Amino acid sequence: MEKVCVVGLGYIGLPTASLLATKGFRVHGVDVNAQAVETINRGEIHIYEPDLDVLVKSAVHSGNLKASMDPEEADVFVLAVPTPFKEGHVPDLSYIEAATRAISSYIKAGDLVILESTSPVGTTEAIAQWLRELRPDLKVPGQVYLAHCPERVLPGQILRELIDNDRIVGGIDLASAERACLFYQSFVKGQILLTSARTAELAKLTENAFRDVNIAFANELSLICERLDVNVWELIDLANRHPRVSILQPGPGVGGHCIAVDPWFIVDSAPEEARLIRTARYVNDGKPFHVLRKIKEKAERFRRPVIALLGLSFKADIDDLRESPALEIVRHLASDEVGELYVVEPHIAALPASLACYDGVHFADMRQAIQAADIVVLLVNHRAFAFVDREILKEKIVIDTRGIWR
Ligand code: SAJ
Repeated sequence: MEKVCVVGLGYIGLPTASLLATKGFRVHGVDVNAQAVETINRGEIHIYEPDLDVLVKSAVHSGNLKASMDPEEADVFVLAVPTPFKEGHVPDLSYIEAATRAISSYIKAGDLVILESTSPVGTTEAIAQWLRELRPDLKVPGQVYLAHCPERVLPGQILRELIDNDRIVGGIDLASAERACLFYQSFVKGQILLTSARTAELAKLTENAFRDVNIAFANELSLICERLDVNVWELIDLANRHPRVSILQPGPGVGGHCIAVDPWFIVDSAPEEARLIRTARYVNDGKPFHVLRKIKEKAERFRRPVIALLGLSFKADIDDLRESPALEIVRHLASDEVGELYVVEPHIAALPASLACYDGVHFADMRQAIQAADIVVLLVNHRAFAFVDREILKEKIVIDTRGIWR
């Protein structure tokens, strides 16, 4: 069986590395976070994803998965590092460049390098160029295969989607696409779709921009409905009964490290053309501030209101706080000292540092928070929040940003 070196052991790299290990590959995982490396080598996890704990445990105990801070020689290198943006929504490729540098001295002729990180168009070509500079002894492409195979799994369902989803495999040349296709066929049940690296890069960005634009439509509708005194949830349910209408759900904004980020990569590379995609970003980024204004308006009725804030993660039933609109809303309420804040997040053990630094912010359980509250704000549609006693809510001012208590 081939040896695979997976660089970046986060939400994509760790599930991928563990899955490969349980399929019989020898996997060497690499991360710059020493604590994550130690945790994984104990067979434990440093991030939450349903069933990932069981998979990592069995991968490590089988002896097929080992983590380290340094790469090793392998047949396949998978880069699964972050691609955030910098000032001005400009893509930050520094993690990809660092990962390329890190693996460059371990690559030999015949190896396959796969970029899984979501990346602006041209990134795979940039990797080829960096490799040519770092390893003038190797022909890229020619002696080293290089492909972009964007990850497309949904947080919360990663383990199932890693196997079931179709995969786009974009080669820097045809031989690279075919080589990468063979690799994915060994553990993916979905179809493997071959294309160029540039098309694969834009396909991934397009998927997330499509979702962002559609959520922006729902969020804009929620503002229109507030102005016109119409219940947006009922409106969407009714409109969706049309056979060709399928509107998504409004919320407090769009979070996560993907949908709130990736559309900017398109805007950055085609700023004059990407007008709708840019506007959708502004609509979705504006939504947390709209919710914030609503909470403050209600809070003005009290001298120092107790506000229960249900949910911090960026979406339902996960622990991921990255780019979370809920977290952003709570942070503003805390820094503006709007009241006594009771924060409920069943998926984490304590308040994140960005909130713990404020007086008047308490980590609470749901019952305690709702009982104490003058205002109850539902920010995340976690399953646990669906079962709130509606009688208690009747005595409170309720702002339900997700429509679960509609
Ligand atoms: N959201 C809404 N209303 C909706 C749907 C979502 O407000 O109707 C919000 C969520 O609450 C969340 C944000 O949008 O804050 C994003 O959530 P999501 O579930 O739409 O997507 P992600 O970010 O968890 O995962 C996306 C997925 N992309 C698509 O569905 C096109 C996933 O398949 C990608 O692999 C992932 O981005 C990624 O890594 O790029």
